Amino acid sequence: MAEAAGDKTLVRYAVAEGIGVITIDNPPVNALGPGVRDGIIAALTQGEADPSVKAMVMIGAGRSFIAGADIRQFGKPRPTPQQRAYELIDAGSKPVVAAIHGYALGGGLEHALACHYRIAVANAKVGLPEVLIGILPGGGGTQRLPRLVGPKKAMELIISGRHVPAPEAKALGIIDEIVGGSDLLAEAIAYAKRVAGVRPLPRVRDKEDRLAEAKADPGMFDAMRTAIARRARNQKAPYHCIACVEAAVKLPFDEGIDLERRLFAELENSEEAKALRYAFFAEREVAKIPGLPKDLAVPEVKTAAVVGAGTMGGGIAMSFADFDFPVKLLDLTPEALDKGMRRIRDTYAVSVKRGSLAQEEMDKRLALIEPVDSYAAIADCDAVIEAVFEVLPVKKEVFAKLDAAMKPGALLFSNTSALDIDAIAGATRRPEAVAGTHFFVPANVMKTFEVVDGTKTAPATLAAAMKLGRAIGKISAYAGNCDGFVANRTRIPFNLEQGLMVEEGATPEQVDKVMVAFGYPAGPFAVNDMSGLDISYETRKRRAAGDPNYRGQPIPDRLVEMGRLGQKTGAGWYRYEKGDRTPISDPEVHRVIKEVAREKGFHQRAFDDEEILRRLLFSSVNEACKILEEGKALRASDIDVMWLNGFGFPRYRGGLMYWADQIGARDIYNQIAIWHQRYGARWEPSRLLKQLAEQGGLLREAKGDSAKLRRG
Ligand code: T1G
Repeated sequence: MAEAAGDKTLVRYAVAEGIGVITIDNPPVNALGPGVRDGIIAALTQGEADPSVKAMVMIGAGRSFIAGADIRQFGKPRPTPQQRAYELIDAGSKPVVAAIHGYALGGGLEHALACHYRIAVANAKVGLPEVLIGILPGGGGTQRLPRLVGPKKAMELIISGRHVPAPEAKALGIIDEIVGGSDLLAEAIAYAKRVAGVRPLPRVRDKEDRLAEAKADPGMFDAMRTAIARRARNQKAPYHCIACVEAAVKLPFDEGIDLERRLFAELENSEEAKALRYAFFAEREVAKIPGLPKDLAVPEVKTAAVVGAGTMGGGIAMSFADFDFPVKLLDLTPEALDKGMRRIRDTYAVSVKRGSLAQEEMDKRLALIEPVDSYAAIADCDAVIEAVFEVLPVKKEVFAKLDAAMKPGALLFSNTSALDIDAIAGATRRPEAVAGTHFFVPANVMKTFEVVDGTKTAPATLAAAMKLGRAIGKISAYAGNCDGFVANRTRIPFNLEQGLMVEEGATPEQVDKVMVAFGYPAGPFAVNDMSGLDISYETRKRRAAGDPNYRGQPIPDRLVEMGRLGQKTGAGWYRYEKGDRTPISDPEVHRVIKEVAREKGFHQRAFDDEEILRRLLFSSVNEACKILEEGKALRASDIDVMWLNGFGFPRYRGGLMYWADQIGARDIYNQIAIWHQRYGARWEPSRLLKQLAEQGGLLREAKGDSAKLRRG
């Protein structure tokens, strides 16, 4: 459908009580796709030219105002607009009121900032999140927002990209009035009539008073550059955002706009922006499980319970409370319950102390977590998540008790991170109601939520688990039932190579330096010290007990046996000063590495950084391909979403498989084939990888083998 200028279906214009009403109607989020911008311009032109019209209102149809430019259009050729709505409004003689509900983000908020007035319902959210997709606000946002909220706050909002709740936006001066909201359009027309005669028109571009703030603190821009240096390394967009806000203070408005346009154009097709756009859509795609009946009746989960008040159980209960979800926390002894609730209280108290949580909000969340000490007390819940010791017999015993206690139709989920879901479900008479819901550590923070599909899991149970994850702010991702499911399974070869390279001569410091330079917040050895070396030590012991051929890790075993458990004992791969979490290189560790290498006859050699990076990540790429071959994952992009939100993979690199495509399946396959020769079976190349290498296919577009997939 060729969109004529001003596509009437996407943007409607009508006059009501002398007010021109411009309604944007481009579901699902009124993105400024093809035809929408022209439609707004046509409507503004019509309103300006109509003498009976005293003022105009801009409003969104459906669930939102405007969620910004159509991200799908980026990177595609498009005509340079002859006119922009912002210029038309600035040149106009009649006031325009933006009436905001749902989201006003990116170009959406920029349209509103160009309007003379902004009103919003209380639960609306506004923001300029462009930096999250590797660009900057390219529709005047970097020049108008500082004029409303001051340059410092503008930088904070633009560089964080956060969505600002309407009450806060009102306090900041972005929103002029919060309205009741039962009939936003009627409220907007009334407001427009009230301001129709007010002159001069309050154009944001004319406001200079808040810019003076920078005169009192001229160093604020460099201070922000320093403040973001660590988390914005290897990226351009955050720095271009600062440059634009600085221009708003130092240049006349129109010159600031020109700079904004130039820097926007520079970023639009950057590798960073392409990778972040990929991540944006991958995080939307991951929610979709192909093959589930469209009319599937998905059970509603309104009440939930968690079994096990340990670290994971407590974190899971907090995830529910953090999203206003009442939850019962079950443990069988008052001591265990008290300890669990104390840990939850302490965790919230740290956030209150840091100022990231208000005391009353902490109290509200604690009140949503009800500690209980019997299965009978949770029997009526719609869903229960088991989070007890990661030992199969214990889990089976709990599921047998849940099966006996829970009401018919209740959903039984397990937070196991690796155990066989079918074996757990087999302990009940309702395996169709059982699935895995694997939280990552810490459960109340990490967004990845693996939903594990058992052989007998019903489609409705699976869909309900996916939906429940989203309801508590997680990114739900499908995983087939296999050892380590998807995310952890892709991580196991990485952890093995990490340990083996130290046996072969690489140092923990060198490996960590490589991964931090690559963009990780911390290196894998420093992360091991954070989570505790004893956890993986116990896992290795369990695996060795079950498999005589299991390839142990004698060096970290030695460290643990020396009592070096990581940060919690002040020493692990690094040593730590009392009360300080900064890893300090420790010659004692190097002595242990040399000692074990001598004892075990490990040949040690020098490593270059490139080899370290590739051995770690290629091992996971290869495993990810094997998982797709087996139909244990739906899409390669799902695995990327898991790595971005579960393992801290640098977002501006798109994800593991997206990054791998920058090198190419053929080069990766060739390298792995060499390592297969040199190191043996653990590097056996995946058939899918070989196929993609031969056909020049993209790893990020690989799908789970439909013949093997349970769904789709
Ligand atoms: N463009 C294209 N599609 C979009 C979109 C957008 N801006 N926003 C959402 N969608 C699609 C999404 O892919 C999904 O599709 C459906 O809408 C529902 O989204 C000039 C240049 C608004 C908070 O960065 O943050 O403006 O999967 O599942 O959880 O300066 O969507 O159903 O097919 O996410 O309720 C700036 C991006 C753009 C906002 C709603 N704007 N969107 O979240 O629904 S750059 C953004 C969001 C810009 C200007 C610049 C969220 C949301 P499908 P959803 P949700």
